[in-house]
Amino acid sequence: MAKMILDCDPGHDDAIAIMLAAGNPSIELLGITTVAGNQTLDKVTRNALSVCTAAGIRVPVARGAAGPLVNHQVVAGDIHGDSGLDGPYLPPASFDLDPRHAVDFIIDTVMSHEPKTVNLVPVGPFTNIALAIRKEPRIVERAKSVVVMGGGYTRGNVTPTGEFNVWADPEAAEIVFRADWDVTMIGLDLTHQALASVELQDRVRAVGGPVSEFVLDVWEFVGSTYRKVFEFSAPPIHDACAVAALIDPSVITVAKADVHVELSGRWTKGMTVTNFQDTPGMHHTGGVAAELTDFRTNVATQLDWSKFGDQIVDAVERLTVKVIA
Ligand code: PIR
Ligand code: CA
Repeated sequence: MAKMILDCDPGHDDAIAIMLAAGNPSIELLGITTVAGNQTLDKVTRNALSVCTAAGIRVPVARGAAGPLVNHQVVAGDIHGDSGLDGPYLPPASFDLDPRHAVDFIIDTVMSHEPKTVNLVPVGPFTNIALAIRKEPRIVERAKSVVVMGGGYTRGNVTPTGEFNVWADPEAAEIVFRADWDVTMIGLDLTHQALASVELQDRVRAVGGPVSEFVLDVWEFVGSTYRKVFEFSAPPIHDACAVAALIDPSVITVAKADVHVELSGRWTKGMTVTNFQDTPGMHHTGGVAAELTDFRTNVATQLDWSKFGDQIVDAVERLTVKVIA
């Protein structure tokens, strides 16, 4: 069992990430922490509780940072709607928030479990994780791994080079990428391979019941905004990819790289500048520049779509059995 804390800003794909983490038997979901991102902190926190309530998930949920370290907060209402999770019916919360701030929840949880057992999965702006490092630097050595959804080495989605989670709080992202721990970057290059295709939707529809209906309503709404804004045929399930990679590392192919976040570029602020280490076909400047040669980050390049799809369907099935019982 892989112990995990999911740090998120639900969010349509965050909702699927929550369900995958709670519905997969090899994950022990220790808690969910929230961060302002796709919408304001109040909205995404409410959404996290609603998703848990709708899917019969009962884990601690802790509220975190209300905005980025330096930037002004910018939300993604064009994609996720005014609530941050428009589309599905959002039931009122059936349980209370954890009384702790997310930063304290993360620190307490990482420090109270055995060394190298707790995995962090940030899938919103990395503000909470950066603050946790600053408040208790020992979490860096103590955590087992960090699997982030964020960044990209060939594209952005807010600017040509800026992916939302990194772009929204680039200073926090740089803190997380520079810390001396095992980081995997699941960026847009990977998550744009993880589309909620008609085929996947049909498989989820075949499960039937309230969880399946919730997931289909999530994809219907975000599918329509992705068609409008990006002309995508189906919406990417970004955040679930990070959970999927923790469940089964063979779901993704990774390459070692040095990743730095651009903090001052006029057009490139929030870019994840990625220098690959000797990977055929990938950008590599080793030996020329002494900088950008700390190849410590695992950067995801290829998704095994069929394994990923199977994980999603399996989690919907398991949650359905529990919620109906
Ligand atoms: C997705 C997101 C934000 C903006 C857009 N345009 C699309 C959210 C997702 O929840 C995911 O975590 C990440 N940020 C993808 O950029
Ligand atoms: Ca997210």
